Amino acid sequence: MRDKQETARQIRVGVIGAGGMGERHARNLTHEVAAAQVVALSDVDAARLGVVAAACGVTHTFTDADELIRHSDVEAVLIAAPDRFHAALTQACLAVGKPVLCEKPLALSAAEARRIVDAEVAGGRRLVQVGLMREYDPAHLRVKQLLDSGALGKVLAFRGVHINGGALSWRTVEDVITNSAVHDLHSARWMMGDEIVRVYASHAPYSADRPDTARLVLIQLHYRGGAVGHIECNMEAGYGYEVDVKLTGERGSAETSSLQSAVVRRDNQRGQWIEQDWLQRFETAYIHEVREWICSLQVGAPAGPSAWDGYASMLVADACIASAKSGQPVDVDIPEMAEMYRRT
Ligand code: ISE
Repeated sequence: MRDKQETARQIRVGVIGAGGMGERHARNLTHEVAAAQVVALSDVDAARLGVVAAACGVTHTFTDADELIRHSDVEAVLIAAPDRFHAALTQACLAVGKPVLCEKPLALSAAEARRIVDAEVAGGRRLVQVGLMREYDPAHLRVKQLLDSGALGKVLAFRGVHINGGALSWRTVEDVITNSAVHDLHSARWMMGDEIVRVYASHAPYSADRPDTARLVLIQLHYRGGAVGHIECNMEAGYGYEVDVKLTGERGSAETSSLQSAVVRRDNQRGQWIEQDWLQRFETAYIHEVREWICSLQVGAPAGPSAWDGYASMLVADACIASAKSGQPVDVDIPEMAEMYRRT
């Protein structure tokens, strides 16, 4: 159901990628955001492109993403292409001065993400938002608001649990950390309101003869203000999808309950449905993410997670990868944030 917001005019959006996330974003923009119109869609798979374009009433379809970015009918771009294309496509949007919501990760390394930050700062205005959608999850927001209200007292610890049901193929340490754990690393910064200064990462491979793979990653965190944290990122839990966060303070703790479903009791049993994947678990967050993105574009610059957040999460991710490979703790040095990224 499209939001009831009365809109001055619709923002014309081009979506790059008609896969799982691209389709979800295109459908949300079309059916849930009155102030947006998906006018362009690109994908290398012509069949998928046709299906999603028809479902969203898209005018222009492309197999070349750069053509979509340059098209005069496209005012704003949403990137849902494979991770390895995110940085170059975001730079292409900056080059033509178009606002862009890029799915996470912003880039595959901190150095590549920093080049995006430098280009955006050089342009003098915020154009980039990163798809770190847990900032729009009501359960995460409730926990963060409790911490920010002072109800928990001085914060002591962050705990993140990120459970995936299973991967189609074995995933490498780099892939798990840059593609999956990047959400948890951002939550660890955003929810705690503090920077991470040291990490220690270890992992369980899919098999002993494939130490480059990671079925499960454990990350210990140390914060600038003295708090600590840990993240468990399990790629192959085999039972469903769960994401939980717990913040512990001197006066108490607050945690999400990842299961949104009803508790069912019958036949001497009690149970709950566990979501299948992130599209189910974060259905509401994805709608709020694009709705607020479009609202922010109508009044000025994107207001959600910035290129700086994308860069800072990759600085921590790089350190986690180095720690997992070396078996040693690794320090993280997140520089002073550029003024344009300070959140009001
Ligand atoms: C996927 O790309 C996501 O962003 C999901 O939120 C995450 O849970 C999953 O592990 C990633 O592969």
